[in-house]
Amino acid sequence: MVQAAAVNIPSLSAGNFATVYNLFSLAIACLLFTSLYLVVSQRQVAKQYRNAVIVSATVCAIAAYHYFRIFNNFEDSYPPGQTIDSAHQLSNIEFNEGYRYVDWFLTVPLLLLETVAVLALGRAASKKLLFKLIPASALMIALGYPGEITNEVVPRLVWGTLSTIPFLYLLYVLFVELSKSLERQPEEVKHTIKMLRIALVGLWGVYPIAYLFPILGGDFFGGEGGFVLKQAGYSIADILAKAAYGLAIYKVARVKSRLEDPDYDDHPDTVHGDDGPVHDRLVGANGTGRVNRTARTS
Ligand SMILES: *C/C=C(C)/C=C/C=C(C)/C=C/C1=C(C)CCCC1(C)C
Repeated sequence: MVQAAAVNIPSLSAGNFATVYNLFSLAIACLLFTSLYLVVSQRQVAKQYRNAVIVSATVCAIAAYHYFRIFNNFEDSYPPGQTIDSAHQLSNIEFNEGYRYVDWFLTVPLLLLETVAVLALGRAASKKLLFKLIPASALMIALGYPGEITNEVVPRLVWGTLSTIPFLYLLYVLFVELSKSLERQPEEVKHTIKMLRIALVGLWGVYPIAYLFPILGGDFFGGEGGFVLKQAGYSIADILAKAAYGLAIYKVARVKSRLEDPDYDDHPDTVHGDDGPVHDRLVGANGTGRVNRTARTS
């Protein structure tokens, strides 16, 4: 008990230890390789969308780095050489949720930035929007942190509730603005932008729920279940809200580039190169793959 008092997490069964260990490892793999993929692919989108893709790659890289730290810290919290069939006892190294919050503090504003960038709303409108969104996101995370690291139920609920106020404001502004921007987006990306809108509300909504798992589990901070569910919720939500979301942003950027700039069109059905006639027969005649060139901006 003396040892356990030095740390803020429970001892874990071998199965629970492996679950958390594997999820952290999965998060590193997904975030790291999505980041690499986006860096390598950024030349596939037109200049005006490159920023959105590079910021997406940066988000994944920052998160991958923090998952390395979280993973190592988690390993150190349970000394090695423990038997497979008994509870993993704690070392006296503290498990630091600060890595996660520093990560969010950097990546959440960047996720907002990449979303606004891919919409291409124009400089003034983007600035105005980010001016509302970024302070709200910083406030949300700053208010959540004291609740995350407390060992007591009431402060956890109070800080959690305070953090939810800027969170709801943020979701409201995003939802309204994404909906408004839909009118101005090309037909081909409307569906994906609608999906982004649902993803933002659905995935970001996982975080406050995961935050509550240690309480809902009933056995607060003695509880393995609450800890494991919370880490699983945060990790899976991070993979989807950063890596999968980044790939969706890339897709929107790619489609818009193709529509606005023929240089980024893989299937130019109006250009007759070496493969012109064959290509026309394959994709041209029935209009599949046809590109709406009237959407060009310049
Ligand atoms: C990549 C990381 C992301 C998208 C993190 C998002 C985090 C949140 C939406 C956190 C929200 C919280 C509340 C709304 C209340 C409880 C405390 C938080 C910080 C977990």
